[in-house]
Amino acid sequence: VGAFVDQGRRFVLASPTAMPQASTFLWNRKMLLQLNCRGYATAQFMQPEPAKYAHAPTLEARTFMQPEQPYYAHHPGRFVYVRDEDSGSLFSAPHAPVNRVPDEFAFSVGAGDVAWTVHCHGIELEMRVRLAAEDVAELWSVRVRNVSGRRRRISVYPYFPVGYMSWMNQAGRYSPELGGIVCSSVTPYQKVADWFRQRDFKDLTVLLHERAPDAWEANQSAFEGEGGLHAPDSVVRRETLACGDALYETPTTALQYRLVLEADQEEELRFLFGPAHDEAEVRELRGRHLSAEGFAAAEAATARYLGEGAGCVRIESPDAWLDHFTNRWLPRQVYYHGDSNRLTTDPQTRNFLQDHMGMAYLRPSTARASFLHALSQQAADGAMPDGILLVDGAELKYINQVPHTDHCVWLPVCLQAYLDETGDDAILDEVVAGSDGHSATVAERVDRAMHWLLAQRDERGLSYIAQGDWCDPMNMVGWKGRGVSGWLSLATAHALRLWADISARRGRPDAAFREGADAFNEAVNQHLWDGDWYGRGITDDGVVFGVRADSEGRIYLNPQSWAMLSGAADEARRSKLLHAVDDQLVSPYGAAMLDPPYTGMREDVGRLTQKFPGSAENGAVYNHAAAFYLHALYRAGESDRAWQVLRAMLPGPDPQDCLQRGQLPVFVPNYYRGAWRLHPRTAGRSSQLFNTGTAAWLYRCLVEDLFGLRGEGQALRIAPQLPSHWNSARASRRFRGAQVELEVERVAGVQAMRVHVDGELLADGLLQPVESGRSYRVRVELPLAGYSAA
Ligand code: CEZ
Repeated sequence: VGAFVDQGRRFVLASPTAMPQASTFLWNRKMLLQLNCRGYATAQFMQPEPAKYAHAPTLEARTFMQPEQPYYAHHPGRFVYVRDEDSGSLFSAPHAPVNRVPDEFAFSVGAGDVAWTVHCHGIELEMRVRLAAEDVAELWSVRVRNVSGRRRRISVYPYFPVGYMSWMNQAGRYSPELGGIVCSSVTPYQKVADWFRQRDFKDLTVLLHERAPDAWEANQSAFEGEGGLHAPDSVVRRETLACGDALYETPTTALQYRLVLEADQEEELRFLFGPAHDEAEVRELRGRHLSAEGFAAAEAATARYLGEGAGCVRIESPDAWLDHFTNRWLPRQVYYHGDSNRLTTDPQTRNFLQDHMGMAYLRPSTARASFLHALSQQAADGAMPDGILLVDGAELKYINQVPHTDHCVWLPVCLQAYLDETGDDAILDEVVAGSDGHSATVAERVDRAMHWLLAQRDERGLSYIAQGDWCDPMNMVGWKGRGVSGWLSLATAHALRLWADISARRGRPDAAFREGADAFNEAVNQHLWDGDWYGRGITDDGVVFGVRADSEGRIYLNPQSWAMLSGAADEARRSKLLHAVDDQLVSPYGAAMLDPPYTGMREDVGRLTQKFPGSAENGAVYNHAAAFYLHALYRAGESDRAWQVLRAMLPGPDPQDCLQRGQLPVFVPNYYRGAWRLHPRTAGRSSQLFNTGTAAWLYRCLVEDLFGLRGEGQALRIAPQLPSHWNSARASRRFRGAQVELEVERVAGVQAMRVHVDGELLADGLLQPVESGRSYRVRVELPLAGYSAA
């Protein structure tokens, strides 16, 4: 169905119907464009809140990005109709709206551009889009080639719908001066104050052309007529578009080019699609971008931008898809999160911190600045807010208006990764002026956050959950103020231990944190160990859940993972819980977040239980949670179990697996459907949602654990954990200005891991000091698989 080409730089899908939802995304710091293989598109830009310039045909709700978004005939998209003027035959590219079966099809996904090549009726059409590097503008090229071997007369119609722009004012017209169709609107509002916020909005949507068209249509219903999008009247029944306008009617942008192509002749057309504030801005956009040189400049600038977010490791393993994904695509996704902050003005605090944990491996200065920024919004009592405000006037929205209790946990967890990667302990002494007017160092602020967590305990010593912890929709376990979270208690213990270690290294007091961690672990062992695994929490009414007595939601993944990390689980418990996870949660598509999924509302757990069984938090393979498990497995040395969980996050190369998931190996989605016993037909299906904390964690696990190159104090710890079926692997790793060339091999007769650096045996596996500018040749020998030292 699909394959990597050009050494993994692109992935090409060869069918528009095999994986109909398969998608990718492009972004710059101001905008995001999500594209699926059939031509449907969702674009957003920041002004400063996310806004659209191509809308659905009806009034849309404002929301955050959703998983498994449905596509439908009138969904926004970017399409080109092609009609043969002699035979009348019609097709459209990429595939929708005509959905004619093509003779050949390629959806070719690159890091900075996306292209489709479609062969139909002896015409080859290539559509390609890249974004302006700094502006909100899509730059489209359309190349048409006559491959039929005879002279052809065809009409080519770019059709980029703009949908229902506004109930106050919307219109569309062709402008010969501006060179394109200009759709105008007024973003609806009712409050006076909004006028002053909105008067600078980009309320125009334009489709600008380089070459003047033969005709156009700016009126959606005139374009469609009675034929609908499948066979629009204005395309099928008329020789030329009617050159109409839209006057408080749904506007659209459609152009017509009548081309006569000799055999093998081709033509290339260029367009710019995007929003603008006024005509002056439209002229500027055209001047800057709408030419072969403008497009080339945008591509070069985008390549430079993407280059700044290149990852810190290049791997060579027996698994080519994993290599391409690790070397190019996963760091790209991590970079997207960390550099655009998911295009929100108030990222959830835990997301913001974890996204910048990922940036530590790409561009540590950004991670550093972000940690300081987050801490500047800490409350006086040590609590972290639910979201971090990024621009003046931003507000906490959506889920950030619901009190969650876990945000402080992420400070030590993410800082530890940053410190390991950079050795930048000096950040701990950085003074952060708070929005509350107080100044304190980073270390003092994290102390306060830890004391806040220590204080938020009930009489059993477990953490209150309020209306949610890491799990957003677990909103009714503790809304009355008594319910507690087993996961949060364990995560707090882990965070306290990490912080105690960092504090000790810096000669700061650590005893309170260590004692606190032990107390949390003990309390969880006393109240939540269920014999074979840990329960998830205790409700307001004192009911333990996530335990064997439950017929739904019997076992949750998160408490098991974090009990391994926090040290709550001793060896006996660890072995039991691992088996429980193997038996109940692990599926061919990864480790599910809970099982069995809930099939109806449980009022003492909350709206999580109302989600469709096997979707999202209700028992999907929720990759963010699976990534915590992965991290815990590696830290426990469970390398084969870890491999299974890790590889299941990535589709293919088995075609059947690709088809079932519908996911391209160019980003890790936030979930794959679970419920594989209850709903096997849909199990494995991707959410297609690329916003996920998984990216940062997965990258961390690949670098630090699978390839075993992790910072520790001033040293680099070398301890690869290859799955037992790999006999060798290589990695090239940038670390604190040095270059580490790693080669790992299984060698007969070797009894325990042996590390050589530049030919010298390194007894403890710790390389130190690591000198910036130097290159190190590291050879690791591992015992043959199946070998046991005992
Ligand atoms: O969003 C994520 C959050 O961004 O859900 C995770 C949470 O840890 C992340 O911070 C687990 O709950 O409100 C909901 O029900 C949604 O499920 C969102 O919380 C969820 C969606 O995946 C975002 O599309």
